[in-house]
Amino acid sequence: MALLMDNQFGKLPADNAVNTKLLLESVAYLPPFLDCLGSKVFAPIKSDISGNITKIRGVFDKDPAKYATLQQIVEAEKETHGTEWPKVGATLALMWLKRGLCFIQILLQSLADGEKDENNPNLIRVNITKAYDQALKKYHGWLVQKIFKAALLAAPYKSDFIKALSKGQEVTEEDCMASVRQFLINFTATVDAVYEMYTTLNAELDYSV
Ligand code: CIS
Repeated sequence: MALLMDNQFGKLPADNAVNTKLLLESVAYLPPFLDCLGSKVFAPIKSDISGNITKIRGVFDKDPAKYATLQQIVEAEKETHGTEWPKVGATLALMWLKRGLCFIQILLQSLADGEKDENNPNLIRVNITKAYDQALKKYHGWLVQKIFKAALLAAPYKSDFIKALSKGQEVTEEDCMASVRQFLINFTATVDAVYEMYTTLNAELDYSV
């Protein structure tokens, strides 16, 4: 599973601090990957995720030592922005990016767990719907939920999704899922750590768009 194995997330340190530079390097592969899924329906998602990444990188690049961890960024913005915070800056960008990453985590975990529509085993709509319901739906009003339904119809077949993850090489589903499970170890820990940080710093918001 070339793409996932090439972009493995690092093991977290004992204090679960997420390194900003490493996270930015790993998520940089996500927007171009969405092009491989072969539908223009994914363009707004790509644009949204790219915007989040650009915003976080913009803050990091100003002072890489000061913003070495994601927590340092969020804490510094809390100091700077007063009552506007947390709906501002990289704090807001990371709040949404983590939801997209959580969506991907649940989707990949569901595939790795073998959850499927027994009548249509080459579709991944049940896996995508599970991920959407748990990670994103409550933050979306009816219009964005409609966009999700359109994206669901354009979702790739499982075989094509596996091929995109393997950069066009033919691999068996079994080999693919072994790599997905490996990738999920550090990826899940990282997503969990970012969620935990938002809870601890009281930075989470529940408005919908
Ligand atoms: C495979 C099929 C997938 C179908 C997925 C369908 C998902 C849901 C579709 C909803 C459409 C979303 C369009 C955008 C909605 C935005 O309005 C919303 C709110 O945006 C935020 C901004 O981000 O609004 C804020 C203001 O209120 C700010 O403007 C903020 O921007 S800021 O602060 O930066 O200025 N955004 C969202 O709801 C987020 C939607 C995220 C959707 C993520 C879906 C990801 C799909 C990925 C599928 C492929 C799985 C790939 C698996 C592995 C790839 C591995 C790649 C290797 C690298 C590893 C990296 C993980």
